[in-house]
Amino acid sequence: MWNFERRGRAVGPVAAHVPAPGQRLAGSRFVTHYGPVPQFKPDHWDFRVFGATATRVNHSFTLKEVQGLPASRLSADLHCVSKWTVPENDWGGVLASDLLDIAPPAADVTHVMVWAEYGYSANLRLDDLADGRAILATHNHGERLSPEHGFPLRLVVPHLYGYKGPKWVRGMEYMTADRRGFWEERGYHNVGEVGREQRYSYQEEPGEGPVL
Ligand SMILES: Nc1nc2c(c(=O)[nH]1)N[C@H]1C(S)=C(S)[C@@H](COP(=O)(O)O)O[C@H]1N2
Ligand SMILES: [Mo]
Repeated sequence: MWNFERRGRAVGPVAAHVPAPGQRLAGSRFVTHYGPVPQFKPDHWDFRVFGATATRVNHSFTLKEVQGLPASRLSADLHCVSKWTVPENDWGGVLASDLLDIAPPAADVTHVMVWAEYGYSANLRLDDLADGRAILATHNHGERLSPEHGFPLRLVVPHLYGYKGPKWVRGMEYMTADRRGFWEERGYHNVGEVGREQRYSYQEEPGEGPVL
């Protein structure tokens, strides 16, 4: 359950924690990821938007430029597919939909691969990044993200399991066909909707993911 504030204006109701199917509550210290926490290198850091962009030209943002984009907030539970839920996060950052407006995809784009440090990736339907459903977060509960939670930038998509939200995110690739990301290639559901308990790839219906 979640609400959001777009560019400083409340757009949704203030949500309380609502249990999701098959999940149990974890403490706020819950941290999970594959591999080590990457070191932030300010001189080399950029955020790239590439692939099938509307102009066929790639976009690149420095951290300062990302921080200068319209700020929004999104409150939401974080659901890990391993059945732990961290309730009521308060994410601050740039709505994915605002970034899609600033660096638009071509008309035939259907999916987006979100890339992070060390080659971690997650594929999403373009619609999953639509208005108010996803945020590129720089803050949680008003504080800068900590290194283990994804500093300086992470994606949060509350209606999808946590593996769909890369920490230490570095780019978005616009795609005209679907392709599996890191966990989607390793047995996790290609769509990953929390409300439908889409946890594992063996649950996929025809059309929900590229052939394995
Ligand atoms: N780069 C990267 N991002 C990642 C992961 C990862 O392994 N690497 N794990 C994901 C998973 S499975 C979850 S549940 C959340 C956990 O976020 P947290 O550690 O901030 O609680 O991060 C997601 N983002
Ligand atoms: Mo997870």
